Amino acid sequence: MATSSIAGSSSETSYRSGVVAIIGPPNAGKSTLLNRLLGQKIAIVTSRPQTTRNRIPGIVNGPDYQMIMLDTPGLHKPRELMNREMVRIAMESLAEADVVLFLVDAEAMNLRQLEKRKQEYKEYLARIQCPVLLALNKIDLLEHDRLLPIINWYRELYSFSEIVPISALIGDGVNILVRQLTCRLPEGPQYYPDDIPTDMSERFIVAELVREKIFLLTREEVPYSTAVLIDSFQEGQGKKPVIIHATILVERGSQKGIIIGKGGTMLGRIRREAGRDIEQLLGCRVTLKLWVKVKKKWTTNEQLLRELGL
Ligand SMILES: Nc1nc2c(ncn2[C@@H]2O[C@H](COP(=O)(O)OP(=O)(O)OP(=O)(O)O)[C@@H](O)[C@H]2O)c(=O)[nH]1
Ligand SMILES: [Mg+2]
Repeated sequence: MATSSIAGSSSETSYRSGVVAIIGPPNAGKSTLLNRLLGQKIAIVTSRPQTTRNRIPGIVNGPDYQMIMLDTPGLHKPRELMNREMVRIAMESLAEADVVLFLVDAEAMNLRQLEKRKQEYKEYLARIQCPVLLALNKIDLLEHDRLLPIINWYRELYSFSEIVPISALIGDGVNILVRQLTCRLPEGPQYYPDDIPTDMSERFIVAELVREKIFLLTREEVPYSTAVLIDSFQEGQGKKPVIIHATILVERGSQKGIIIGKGGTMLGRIRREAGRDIEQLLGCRVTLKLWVKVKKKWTTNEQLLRELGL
């Protein structure tokens, strides 16, 4: 009797693990959700679309699960080579996924605007082979009576396994979402130790944190014409700071002027604000040295895009 009840409970609480790919339109809150689930910032977040350019895995652990969550670039109609590569990266993450989380901003569009995106969304969703959950994000911004019509619209769009309203920013609904995702993962082993939030390198995240400050502090096309390359990363001995040299690439001389700013004020701000985040990430003092270089049309340079992981 006792044995059978133990056996019964052990099968209910079996360990589940696998890959959850988060895909969805730009600016929906995919990276915000990943950071919230990790309890730390590994993916950069800005209020502008097309912030994320790479596939960024975050390893989310619970007592009986390990989710390898893939943050991906926002799905959009790409024009340039770099943007095409971004959408390709997002769509390729689907092949790895056990479960897909389609994450949208529930507040951004009314039903008429949603109708215009219907075909585009259908095409993305038609390419998915595994269960798809829908997260309706930013419900903290949504008036209560708007939620139900939106849920109904998405129900018509696709047969989602589950629809979960959430606020990735505040945390509402996030625990429910995690339960709904993890119960659909296959039984499997713990692939990574508990204390590894991502397998992206520190160099990558450092470059991203510099790029985030450029997104936050500059305007119009400047952030989209910018990439950050880490030239060197020198571990500090004892109490000495880690010394990081990085180059900010821009496409035009005028953009270089904007990034440097009057008397170097803008570059100084980028360095200070990124430096603070990098110290938090690495847990030690950091000396960050930044250079700005013009590289014409780098966004269409295949070799450089590969260097940037695109
Ligand atoms: N109010 C509110 N804002 C949110 C929420 N989730 C994300 N945001 C904001 O939405 C903006 C975009 O968030 P990101 O996490 O960068 O969105 P993303 O989907 O990763 O965007 P891309 O990388 O460009 O595809 C940021 O300003 C976030 O602070 C939410 O639940 N509520
Ligand atoms: Mg993002």
